[in-house]
Amino acid sequence: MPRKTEISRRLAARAAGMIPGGVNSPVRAFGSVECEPPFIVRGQGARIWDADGNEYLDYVGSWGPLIAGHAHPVVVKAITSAASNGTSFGASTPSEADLAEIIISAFPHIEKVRFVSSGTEATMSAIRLARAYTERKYIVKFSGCYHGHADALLVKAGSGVATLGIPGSAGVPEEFTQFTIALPFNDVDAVEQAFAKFKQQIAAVIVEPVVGNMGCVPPAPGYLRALREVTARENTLLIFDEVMTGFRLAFGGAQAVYGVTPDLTTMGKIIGGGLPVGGYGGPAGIMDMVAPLGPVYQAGTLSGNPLAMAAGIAVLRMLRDQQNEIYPRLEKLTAKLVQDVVLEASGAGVPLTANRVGSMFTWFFTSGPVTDWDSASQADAKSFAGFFRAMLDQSIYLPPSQFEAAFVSTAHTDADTRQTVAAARQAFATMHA
Ligand code: KE4
Repeated sequence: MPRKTEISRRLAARAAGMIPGGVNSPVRAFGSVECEPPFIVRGQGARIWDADGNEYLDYVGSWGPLIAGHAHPVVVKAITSAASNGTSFGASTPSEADLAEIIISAFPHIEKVRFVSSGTEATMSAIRLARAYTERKYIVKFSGCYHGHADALLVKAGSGVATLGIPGSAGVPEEFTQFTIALPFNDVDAVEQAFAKFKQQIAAVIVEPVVGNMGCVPPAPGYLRALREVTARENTLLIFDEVMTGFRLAFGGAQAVYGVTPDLTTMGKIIGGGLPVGGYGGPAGIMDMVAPLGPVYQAGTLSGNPLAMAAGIAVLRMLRDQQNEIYPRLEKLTAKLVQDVVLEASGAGVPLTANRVGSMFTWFFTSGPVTDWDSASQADAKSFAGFFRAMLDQSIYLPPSQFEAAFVSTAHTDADTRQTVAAARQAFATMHA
């Protein structure tokens, strides 16, 4: 029975008259999957419901924050209890140090952390801090990695290796990206070439240690270690953007999984428990350059607000106290789900390759392997779109883009993943009909 969409369609038309594209973040417009976006009205555990009453098994989890599922009772209680004492004071509160303490316990290299309200603010501030600390201007990022929408980080790869990034968005003057070098991910030679060309001029290398934003792409064996060695040799700061991977892949994030320690870590998503929180942290010797202690200015009206702190504390305490059960279960459940769908695709003759680390994954519609943006961009986005729509019509809500990561939460069950595999079998059958 086809999904009812009339109310979402009406809501989308209303929103489009007042909000660009009817959305407050572009990917929510479902443009690349050629499908009208459902307007979501409720979430509970691993499921969400739209305005037409359709129920979906959710593998987006608000793009990563909801590792504990929707409306977790402990999180809801923490937020409502905090709200009953007021929502924001623009003054220090005990809860900020409570959240900082848990984060510092998870990331041993972090001695101090500053909270902001988004991952974009976290990476923008970390870049500014790295430039001040090193007194250098250039930064290196990698094609296919996304670190939020700060001007200096919205760049397209230059034509050749180690060429300067060109603006990846209208409204970003080339002067704002002239010090940004975009390199291919998983290519150590390209990094060495950049450092040879911009000797002693590179302030920082920022990287998603496991990329989520070209779809899930893990680091090649030894790659993160090589980035660590090159940046240490060159007195350049290594920034791990763990906005997505922090507390997702392990309680200590990707740096715990791969045993590589950056100079600065940026965070977001899970540390806010579903409310707006970002953060950046590192050794006091670097972090103490941030105002009011030092000359690096950064501020925010709602940074560290009590509601967001309460939500983050509730989720991180759960992850900390139950980590020996939570992460192995997420690993096992996600590994089986991802592999079973790959087997279904193979049985249906659909070219599919999967990348997965822990409970974040992507099914790429290409025979693969997918190791960087060049290989990810070979994926057949139209086939993905057809798969996405066929899964949505069977109540499975995947990220609406081939170049995004999907997430499993602690609320997902074996029955949920069996339902998902069965839906994939049906989807592949229709795609090859
Ligand atoms: P926000 O400003 O969206 O909170 O965080 C930016 C950011 C920074 N670093 C990494 C590794 C990220 O994944 C993100 C944001 N991720 C996207 C999902 N691909 C957010 C979804 C959206 O843009 O609506």
